[in-house]
Amino acid sequence: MNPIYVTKPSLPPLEDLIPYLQKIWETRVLTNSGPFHQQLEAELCKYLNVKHISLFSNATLALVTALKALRITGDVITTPYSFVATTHSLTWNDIKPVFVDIDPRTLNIDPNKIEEAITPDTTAIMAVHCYGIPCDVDAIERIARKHNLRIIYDAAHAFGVKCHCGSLLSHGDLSVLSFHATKVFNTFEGGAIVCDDLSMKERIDQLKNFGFVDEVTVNAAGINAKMSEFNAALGLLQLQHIDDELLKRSVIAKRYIAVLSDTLGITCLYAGKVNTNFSYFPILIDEKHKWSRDEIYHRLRGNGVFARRYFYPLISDFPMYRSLYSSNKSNLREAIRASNEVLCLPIYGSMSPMEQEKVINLVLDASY
Ligand code: T4K
Repeated sequence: MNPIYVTKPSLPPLEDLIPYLQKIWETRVLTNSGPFHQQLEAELCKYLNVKHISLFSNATLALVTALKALRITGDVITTPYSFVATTHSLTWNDIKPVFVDIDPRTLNIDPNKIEEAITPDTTAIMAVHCYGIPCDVDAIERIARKHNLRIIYDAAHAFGVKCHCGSLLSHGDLSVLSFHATKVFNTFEGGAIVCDDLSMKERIDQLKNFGFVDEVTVNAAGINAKMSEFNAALGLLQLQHIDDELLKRSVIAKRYIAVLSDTLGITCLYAGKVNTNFSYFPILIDEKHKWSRDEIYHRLRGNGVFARRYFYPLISDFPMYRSLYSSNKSNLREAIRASNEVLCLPIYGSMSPMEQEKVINLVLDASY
């Protein structure tokens, strides 16, 4: 059997791409907010039920730009339990990350621990909707309002996730999406910033295009983070299939939950939660299970199943963050536990029942 990776990117039928390529070849508009770029922004606003979207070449540059757009400086409260790009975006803006522990039920930043980390230098909260599971947005908003802080959501995993008031992406000052190959909605590489306000969208559009306002005016030290017409065309095609991809993932997730969630020592993070996009399938394997997380991880690899330990190591354990006061292990007990127990099992729309049964059998009996 072929290797089973943690994800297999969804792709539109190749022949559907040809008319888009023909158009690009005819018009020679390759980038700089061309017609496909504009169309994708409009269609995503509609699909995601948000006011404004600015497309980016990837989510990391979108995070860096989001912080610039809000003029964030000083210290920002964030989670150590994420992909390293979350914290790197702060560092690229000369902002000091302040790590706060996570809620063991969601693995998102724990709002109950945010206030004790706030100092006069704190300017914002950067939270992550990890695996597409929503943060406690109401609690975070209450704290931010009380202390006059900005909120940036790293929503790299949260494409299309809804919440009590519509789109999860409408919360906070800005939300950032990733359209990387490994995400539920991909444009090969890509990302976006979601915002509520037209003047903010204009500022972001300028920042991602070197700071140009018009042909002769540059009003900020911007960067080049634009999405090309090729990536935008892919996005338009992917959008036609996204509902199908999400549905297939939910079926696969339900099967995992049905067979794994009653196993001693295994917790399925998604069990009982409906408002996620099943962008990953994280399980926690604790000491009650007969095999450790790493034993299962290695047995899976040995049998051609490439599950991933997202997120191990913790960001706070990487050399450039280790010496921060907030990286102290006693401050991050739940994040350390999750990082040592988590395993993301393969999930993707085109996963066959046979592939899934192989993964399940290996997890249930790692001596396989
Ligand atoms: N914030 C958060 C919370 C994030 O998770 C991420 C990215 C970001 C921000 C930044 O977003 P971007 O700047 O990337 O838009 C991957 C992705 O590179 C990264 O985008 C993602 N998070 C992270 C969680 O995972 P790796 O190093 O684990 O990827 P890789 O290359 O090992 O791929 C995983 C598996 O996927 C492979 O074993 C096979 C399969 N695969 C991968 C690629 C790239 C394919 O089948 N085809 C492909 O083209 O980081």
